[in-house]
Amino acid sequence: MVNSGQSTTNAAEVFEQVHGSAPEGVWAAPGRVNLIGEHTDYNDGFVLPFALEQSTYVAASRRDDDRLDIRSLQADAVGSIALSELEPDNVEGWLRYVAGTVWALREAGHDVRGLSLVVDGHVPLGSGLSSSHSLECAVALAATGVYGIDVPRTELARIVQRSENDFVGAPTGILDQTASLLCTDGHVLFYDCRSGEAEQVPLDAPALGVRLLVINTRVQHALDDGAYGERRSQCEQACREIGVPALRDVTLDGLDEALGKISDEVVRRRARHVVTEDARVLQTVEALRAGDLTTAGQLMNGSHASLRDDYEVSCDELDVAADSAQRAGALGARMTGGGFGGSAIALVPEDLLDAVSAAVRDAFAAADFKEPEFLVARPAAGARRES
Ligand code: GAF
Repeated sequence: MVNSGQSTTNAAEVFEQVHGSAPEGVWAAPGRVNLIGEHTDYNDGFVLPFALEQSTYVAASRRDDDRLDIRSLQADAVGSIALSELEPDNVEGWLRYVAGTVWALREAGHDVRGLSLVVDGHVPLGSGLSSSHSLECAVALAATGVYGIDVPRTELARIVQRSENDFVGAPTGILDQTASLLCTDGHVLFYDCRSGEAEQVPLDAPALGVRLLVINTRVQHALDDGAYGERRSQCEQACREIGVPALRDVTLDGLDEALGKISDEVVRRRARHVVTEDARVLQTVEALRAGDLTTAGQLMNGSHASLRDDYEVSCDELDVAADSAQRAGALGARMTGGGFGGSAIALVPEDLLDAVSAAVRDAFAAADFKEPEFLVARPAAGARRES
């Protein structure tokens, strides 16, 4: 079943039932798919994500007791935390994302106080589509919105990153929050993670006769388990040996010379992925501007191979998803997000959508994997006040 993923929320109604009055507002922040540009964000490089229609919604009002009252339509647990007790090791499970965001806002000097929050998450959990960042971004908008604090979106992204790194404990980069906060309807976001420069590149897939097919492998992976952090350390080692501030500073022309300075073969391959991936992002932007989806698709295939062979962050399910989609006629297919599970994204001619989905499903069945889930995505609006 290919799901187009429309969403509405009844977070406001539930809020009113629980708290006896309507919330001051409802805020929404979407999940994301990265079209290309993986593991480049923490190397000061380029990314090209778009926002999903699926969002996390947060209905919110201020409270005068300096506590957070956190509820979710998807979970039974109710969190009640005093602001004075907000500390990285004090909160567990999904509540960390909410508490961490409020903590990071306060650490950044913003006077966010008590809040009643009702969360309604529509981004599939653990699917590599950034459900946790969409929750954090929705909470960040709700908390600042309720208290009338105006924070530029790029700064909000840094605050959410701090929550993720220092409160939740996942050493992630800036891609996911930036996508959720800065993407706009009908566009992919060409983002320079060093300068913060952003360009909205139009991508109207139906008008171009293609569909963006998200394939959720249903293999879950956490980004705080060491493998992600190990990749970051390897990139830092590569920079030290090459003598550059970030892998962003190595050009394709200078790649061989730079790789020659790296002592370890694995670290060399990690660096090669990052440098070639940055180049693929720039080439993809050129291809999209020219309406050349064949080239964009080939670049996606190259990205997947590089993530599989050089960066080693793919897994069997992602490889089968990308490979079977490519063989069935997708213009391009690759893993998206951190890897080791989660989702793949395929650029599929519209008349082949059913054939590609069927080929992926059959390949998963033949390999004895869980049945994958499909979502036809379209670049949607970024985080916003909903009501
Ligand atoms: C995860 C991280 F959260 C991002 O910062 C990014 O590094 C991505 O993996 C890989 O491109 O989603």
